Amino acid sequence: LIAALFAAPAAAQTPVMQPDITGAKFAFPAAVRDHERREIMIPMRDGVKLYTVIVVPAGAKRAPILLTRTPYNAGKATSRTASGKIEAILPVADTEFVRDGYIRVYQDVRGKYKSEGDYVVNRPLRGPLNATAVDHATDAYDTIDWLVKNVPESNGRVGITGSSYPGFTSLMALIDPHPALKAAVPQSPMVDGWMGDDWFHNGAFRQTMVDWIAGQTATRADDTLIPTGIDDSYARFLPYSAGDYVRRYGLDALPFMRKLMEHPAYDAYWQGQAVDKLLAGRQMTVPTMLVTGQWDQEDSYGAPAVWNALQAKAGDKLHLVIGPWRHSQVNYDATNLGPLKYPEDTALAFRTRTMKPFLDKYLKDEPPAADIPRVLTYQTGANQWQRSTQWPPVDATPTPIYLGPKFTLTFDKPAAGADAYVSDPAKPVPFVPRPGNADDGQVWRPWLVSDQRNVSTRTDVLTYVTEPLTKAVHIAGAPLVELHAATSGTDSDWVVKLIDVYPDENIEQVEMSGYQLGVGMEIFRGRYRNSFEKPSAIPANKVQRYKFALPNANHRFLPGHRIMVQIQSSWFPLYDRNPQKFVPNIFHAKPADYIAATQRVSRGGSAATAIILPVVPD
Ligand code: PG9
Repeated sequence: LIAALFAAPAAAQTPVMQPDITGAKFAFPAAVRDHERREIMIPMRDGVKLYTVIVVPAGAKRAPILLTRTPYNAGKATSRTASGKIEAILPVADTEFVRDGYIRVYQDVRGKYKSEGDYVVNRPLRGPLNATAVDHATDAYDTIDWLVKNVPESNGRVGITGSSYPGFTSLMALIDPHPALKAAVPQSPMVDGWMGDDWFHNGAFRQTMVDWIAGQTATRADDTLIPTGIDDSYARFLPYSAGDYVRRYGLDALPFMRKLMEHPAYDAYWQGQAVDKLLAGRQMTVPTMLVTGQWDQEDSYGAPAVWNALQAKAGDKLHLVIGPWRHSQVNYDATNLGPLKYPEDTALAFRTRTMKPFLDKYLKDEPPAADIPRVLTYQTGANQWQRSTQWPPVDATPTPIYLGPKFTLTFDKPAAGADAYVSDPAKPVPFVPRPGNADDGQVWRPWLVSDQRNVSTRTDVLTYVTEPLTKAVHIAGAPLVELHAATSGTDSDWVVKLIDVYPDENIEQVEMSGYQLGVGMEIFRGRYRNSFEKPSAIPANKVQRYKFALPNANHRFLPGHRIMVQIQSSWFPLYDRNPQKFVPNIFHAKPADYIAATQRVSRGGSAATAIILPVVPD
């Protein structure tokens, strides 16, 4: 009897040869997690299902939903670490939200990662450029509709956010929005890929983005590297024109690459998908906080462009934030950017003191009182946040600073003169010191604050500088370039950089002594001086007028610092080289079209080159 009592029950044995992956859904016991992570295929109106991860804090009730629609892997975004803690599986920037009970949702856009359907890089709105019944506006609508009906822990109020491409999808959700969409925070949104965001700036092609296109569009995942074998981007691109680089690696088989090569000018393809133009024609019903960084190296154009298009009619529904950040740094640590140090983590400060109170206000059942600034910018140089009701501030006065004789820079208009240099496409000006790989985050992310001394003494860079300032000069807004220049060629690029030169002996931060910090830098492709749509050859050796804006900045040039302007005709390999001989489509330029040209920049008199600074009283 005793032996029978202690014998193991025979039926409980696992057969030795049972398959070890059974196909049955495995789940960890609920007790090891403080949240529930639901993976759902949400059906869109055309039957395509989009992979969506819904992360619900344990015990959530009447909770707001914060949605992000991304081409960068929703599954990965919601499994950062192998933890049972909600804030450890989600991106760091979500911490403050989920700690306060928000439901966080990430979705793969159609055609990427685990979502069904086709991926179109900048999927245009339904209409002339999109003959289907779906776009990011309808996908956002259908997703929100599903979420409010199927997530019982929610209070039926949804916010949308995300940076860059997800900033673009956040903006697209504002077109004929779902009534449950109550607030949006598009961060560094891609808005106009030709004017100043990812693909071109004023018509100059951002050829390092070719690597992004290969990664993003060769497969549904982001797993394709171009087998160049060369780490230094300058050396990698130098042997080829942009078009030949594309063809060398067979990348013209990628449809988006072909679209870029077929639409080098600002034609109906680009005009019809510019999100600021799409939004300008509609009512603005959803409170929206546009966010960007002063040193956003990818999408500095988008947020201010939407602000300019909508701010008058949107009234206090629209907010603008410009932080002292690189692209998307709003979602990471921002106690510094390169050598620039801030007194606090400026991204965390923004997210806790401004972004979350803004979303709380529109998404919570009983929001706490909040005082949300209409415009919030960070005054770099002085390192302090500034609130205002307008951008640029109402008291910003357009104040020209002129190129002067002997490479001076002066607030008084000088007598007429000119300076010349030879721009040789065989030896283009590097955008970062060599060797450097533009795909390496350490190089790419902080490059807009890299020390411009690395090129200021080149013979193909003109450098003009003021005396040390006796009092601070504070600018707020987008400085405007008024360039008068001639080229011996028939096409040309013009790069203009507004720079803060630190004192030769910078006691506060010795390693920044003499540092040349770009405050606003931009390129303009000369063939578009009269029309963005219809390029035209530049008459050789005839002075032409070029007008374009530098990125928005709120910057204080401190006493003892100097203001500098640099002018050059290449910025390589970030921008493809201009052959300097007019050809109909630069993607198809032949090696013989690339010619050296003598560039003459006018100063003073009736053709005075200047930067119009938006100076605000101190
Ligand atoms: N700037 C990137 C991008 C946005 C939109 C289109 C293509 C690229 C990004 O960081 O998402």
